[in-house]
Amino acid sequence: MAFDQLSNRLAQAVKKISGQSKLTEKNMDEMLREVRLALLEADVNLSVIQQFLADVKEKAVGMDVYTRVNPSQMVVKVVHDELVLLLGEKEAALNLSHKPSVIMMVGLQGTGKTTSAAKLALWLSKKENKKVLLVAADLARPAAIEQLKILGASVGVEVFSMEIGTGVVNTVKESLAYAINKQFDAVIVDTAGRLHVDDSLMDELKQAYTVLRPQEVLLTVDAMTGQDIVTVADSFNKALKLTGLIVTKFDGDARGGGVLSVRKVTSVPVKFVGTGEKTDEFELFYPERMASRILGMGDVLSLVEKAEEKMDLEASMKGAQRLMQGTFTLEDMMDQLNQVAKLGSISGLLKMMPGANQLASQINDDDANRQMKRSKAIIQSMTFEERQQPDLLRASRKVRIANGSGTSVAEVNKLLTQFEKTKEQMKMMMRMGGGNNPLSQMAAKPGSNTRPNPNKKKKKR
Ligand SMILES: Nc1nc2c(ncn2[C@@H]2O[C@H](COP(=O)(O)OP(=O)(O)OP(=O)(O)O)[C@@H](O)[C@H]2O)c(=O)[nH]1
Ligand SMILES: [Mg+2]
Repeated sequence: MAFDQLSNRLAQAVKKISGQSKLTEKNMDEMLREVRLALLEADVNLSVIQQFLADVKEKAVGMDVYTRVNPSQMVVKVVHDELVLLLGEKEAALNLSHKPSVIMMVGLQGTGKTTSAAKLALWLSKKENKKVLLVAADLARPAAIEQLKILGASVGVEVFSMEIGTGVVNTVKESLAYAINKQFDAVIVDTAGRLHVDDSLMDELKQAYTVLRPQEVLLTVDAMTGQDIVTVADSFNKALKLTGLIVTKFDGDARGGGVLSVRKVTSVPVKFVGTGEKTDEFELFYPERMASRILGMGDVLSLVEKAEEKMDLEASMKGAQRLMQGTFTLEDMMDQLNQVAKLGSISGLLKMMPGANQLASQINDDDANRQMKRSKAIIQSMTFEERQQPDLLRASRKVRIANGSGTSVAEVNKLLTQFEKTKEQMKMMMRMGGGNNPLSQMAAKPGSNTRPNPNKKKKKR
């Protein structure tokens, strides 16, 4: 993920100081120096860094942190809050108040305009319940229209296209008339890219802009391009008033400096991030969550949201409840394996959990998946009674199960040990976490809505 390296460095700096009982000017300066180095290494714009550190220091002094109960943690909070400000304070919503709301995608070649257009179409139709039209206005090459048609079909969204010879201006004009006539809620226009910002591209885009009068002009930038993001955003913003950025390829190991600088330098907010090639690998950009993730505080909110979306909450709550009551069975374990499989890669999940970043890097997802499949096969080969009462499993039954699942008796034994261990660990976590543990909350309040309101949320530190 983008920011991984920066995150590791910052988390280190912040951890060192938050572990100290006394805050002195000396260790504060030390931390700020490390933060500065981390930001420099991440390729953050120099003036942005200077301003950032000055703000942190000023706030810390203004809050009179030295006299506070937890001075070091206060400083960490200041750094966190300043990071949030740098990233944009609040998530920037799309303007969808028009009918149709017109969204124009622009960007350099290969930065992910077409893919993001389809991702956004899926997002708007699924999450916002909008009737969306995709428009193929990249007429630079025939393959571009074809690519959008294929993507549109895959997300179940209609694609409007015309002959290449029609020209960009006429195509967008016709598409708008069509969208109004057919009562679409949103129109997403895919446009052509170039290797570099040049006049002919800008002219073409400006002409389309004049016809479309879009509510949103979203620039796609590749996270890997670093500082260039700022330069590119700046020139696009001068020609067409940009309303937001989509940072693509966030799943790569970009250093993140461009993403951190662009808001401050250009005032254009990041609205979405692309986290993979698939059309559902696309997230709203939450500055607060990103700041927490960068500081290694984990991203519990995103995790909860992702889990809510994909997991059957009721099933997992039942599992958690049964755990607490000590009636967790292999059947429940199977349910949980299925839930985890729905959430995607294990390492991706772990990365979002506070403190588990390190662990995530040690996990091989292919191995984990294979292991999960084998575990499921083993449980599937058991009878209902056996799943409820693993004690029934004597040697002969184990042989039958091993044969049935294409595994070995040793693996069956391993799974049983793992089952007992999970049961123990979960019980311990419940006891340790008390009321603040999300798991115990889940178990305690079946049926309650666990979705936190990101605007109201306060970090407890
Ligand atoms: N890993 C990853 N790949 C992405 C992401 N977004 C786009 N891509 C890939 O990047 C490549 C280029 O994406 P396109 O959507 O065709 O880019 P474009 O800006 O439309 O390109 P042109 O139309 O040629 O200017 C494709 O292979 C996409 O699959 C992302 O968030 N993560
Ligand atoms: Mg394209």
